Amino acid sequence: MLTIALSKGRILDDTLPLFERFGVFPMENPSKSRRLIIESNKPDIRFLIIRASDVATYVQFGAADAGVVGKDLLLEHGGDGMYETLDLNIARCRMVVAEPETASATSQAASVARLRIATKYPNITQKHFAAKGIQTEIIKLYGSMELAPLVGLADSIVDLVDTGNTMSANGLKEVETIADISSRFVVNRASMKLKRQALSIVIDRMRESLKGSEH
Ligand code: PRT
Ligand code: MG
Repeated sequence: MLTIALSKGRILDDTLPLFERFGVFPMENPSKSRRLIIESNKPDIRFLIIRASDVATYVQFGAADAGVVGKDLLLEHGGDGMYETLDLNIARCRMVVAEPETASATSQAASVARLRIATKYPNITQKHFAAKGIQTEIIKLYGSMELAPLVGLADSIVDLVDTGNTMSANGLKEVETIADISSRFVVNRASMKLKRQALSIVIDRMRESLKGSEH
């Protein structure tokens, strides 16, 4: 049995078609069902439906053999205990540093004792600014980071941007790109040994599905 962790929302919407292309689909609609374990039409594959930010943890500890996770959450987690096998090229966006249009907080970091940065990604943020020798105070938030600079909670934010609409609607501008983000197919290290054959088939078929979705 292969247990594959997925999260609701954009990752689910973009991942299910990849599985469907090689004949694997969930027996219930995961976006509607309240079940957290959903069988597939194949007796040897099932899906776990969990929070996006928990996928890497389930895979790390082998509670799921594999999963689909955004590179943002994978970098933040650190990726211990798993292999990143495929770039699925879905749920693409960028991780950026942003600040109020009226400010130049980041560019003039030297003038601020400590730059206050609100983010859902404290590890990535800490590493990024440490590498540049900039002292930061990181304020961990769980969502709507765009609000923080508007009400004086932070000087700037580290967040994801796709169209840029959310940033501009809130008077923020991008200052710097930290990374290009897309979703990855990750596999637990022990599962890769113990269930090598079954996992190789899924990885190969996913790779084929990806070729089919290129245009
Ligand atoms: O909600 P929960 O805590 O369970 O998890 P989540 O919010 O991380 O899940 P979800 O489904 O929102 O995001 C899952 C993954 O999608 C992320 O981990 C990213 O890898 C990827 N992804 C791709 C994005 C975006 N694009 C994106 N635009 N995740 C979030 N956003 C948000 C962004 O944070 C910002 O608030 O959308 C807003 C910006 O969008 P634009 O188009 O206005 O720029
Ligand atoms: Mg969300």
